[in-house]
Amino acid sequence: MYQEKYMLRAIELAKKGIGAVNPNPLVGAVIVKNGKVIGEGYHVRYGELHAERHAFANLTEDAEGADMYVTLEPCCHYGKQPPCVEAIVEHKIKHVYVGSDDPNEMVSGKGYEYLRNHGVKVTTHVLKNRCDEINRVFFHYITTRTPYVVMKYAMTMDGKIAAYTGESKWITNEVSRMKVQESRNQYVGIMVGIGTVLEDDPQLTCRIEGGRNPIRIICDTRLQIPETSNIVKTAAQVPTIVAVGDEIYETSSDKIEKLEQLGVKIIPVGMVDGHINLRELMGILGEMSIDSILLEGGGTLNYSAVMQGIVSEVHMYVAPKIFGGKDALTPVEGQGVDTPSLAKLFDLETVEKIFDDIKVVYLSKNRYRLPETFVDREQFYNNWDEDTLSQLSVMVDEKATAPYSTCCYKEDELWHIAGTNNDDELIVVESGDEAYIFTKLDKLVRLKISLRDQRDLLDIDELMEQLT
Ligand code: AOF
Ligand code: ZN
Repeated sequence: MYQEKYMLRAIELAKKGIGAVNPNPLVGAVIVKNGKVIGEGYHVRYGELHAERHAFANLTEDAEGADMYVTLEPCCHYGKQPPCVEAIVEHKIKHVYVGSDDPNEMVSGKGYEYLRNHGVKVTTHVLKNRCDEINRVFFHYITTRTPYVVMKYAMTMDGKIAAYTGESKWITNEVSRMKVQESRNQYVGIMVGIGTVLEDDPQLTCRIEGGRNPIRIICDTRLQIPETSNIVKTAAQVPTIVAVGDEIYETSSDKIEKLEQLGVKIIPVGMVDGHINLRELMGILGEMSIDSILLEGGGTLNYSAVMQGIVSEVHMYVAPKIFGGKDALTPVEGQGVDTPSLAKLFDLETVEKIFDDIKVVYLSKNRYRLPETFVDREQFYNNWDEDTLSQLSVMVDEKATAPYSTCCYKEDELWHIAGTNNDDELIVVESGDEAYIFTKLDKLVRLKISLRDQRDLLDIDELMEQLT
């Protein structure tokens, strides 16, 4: 029987690689024998040991017969590192518990297959949502080969990112601003428009101790960047890319040469509507192994980015202030849509209170999504025991605050874990128009209800009453 605490620990370990493993995934692994952790590891740095091998390297005793908890499907290919599945078999691990599937086509499904063919028991999708969450960048990048773009802005309650005079220091509190610094360490690139450079003359560096500077990407259609700007002055130390419209590129060889001597990399890009074609730029940056970008653009660049569909995630910080001013800048400008029905849509992900500020994370409705995965019906029937029940309980989306949360859902063929109550004593599993309720409380293990009833029975207490 597995215990979610070990997978939670593996997730915690994986996160230690934030900012250092790109464009590889964050991965953590925990090896457990007789209820004791005998090895822990994570992917520390790009090109170095994978989490599983790192955990083996840290073993305190022989791993024969042990369980391994790993946040991502173990790899089975030779890349910068040899296949982890081989190490798992060599160390005679008995049972591997995995969180996320690996969409990398060299690995996808084959990692599981190798392990099972070599007699290792594999349980997939343990705390899957939690494990998937930490690798949004990797899943997007490995599949689309373009950077995962996070648009960040900080605004007042009335939606201004500066006073009408242009002054913007400061809108949010220090802790919020520290979070932005953490993001600069986390994502590989930082992108702004030339307007921001001309207006604020920023550095765009990461000011966290021990942090890594993001690669600075300036969208500068007409090559207006001053050689005296802070960006250019520091280009020899901090990687800097200036994307220019291809027409201007052809006619500006002197300036380009000078900028290149100062350490700036100039990339010519096609244009759309008088601006840089951001989709094309994302393709180019993807080829340069830039898997993620923090977009701190002004309103014009943000508008283009949203309209061209390159934004996967938005970080909105709101400070408890009102600036007013019809000419004060807003986070997304441009012309805007003609009618509300043409709005770009997002899913609300999280809301966080940062003292008196709030940080809201939204995910674009058009973002890349992992293919949906389901509980295998056959496996479900075959493992109809205590073990399964506890599996079910941890598979449920733990962020549920309401009695029911929705995980992957598909009609007929496959089982879907529909929800749990907050204490995890009760689980609803559904398939097609049937649903089962399981309780861990006592002998009454399941009760079949119709899906319609289950939909109507949103009151958990009512359900409990029926069960007992
Ligand atoms: C990692 N760290 O802990 C695991 C990975 O070139 P390589 O050998 O480093 O292989 C990278 C691929 O290996 C990566 O895209 C992913 O599919 C798989 N698993 N990668 O960097 C890890 N477990
Ligand atoms: Zn590996």
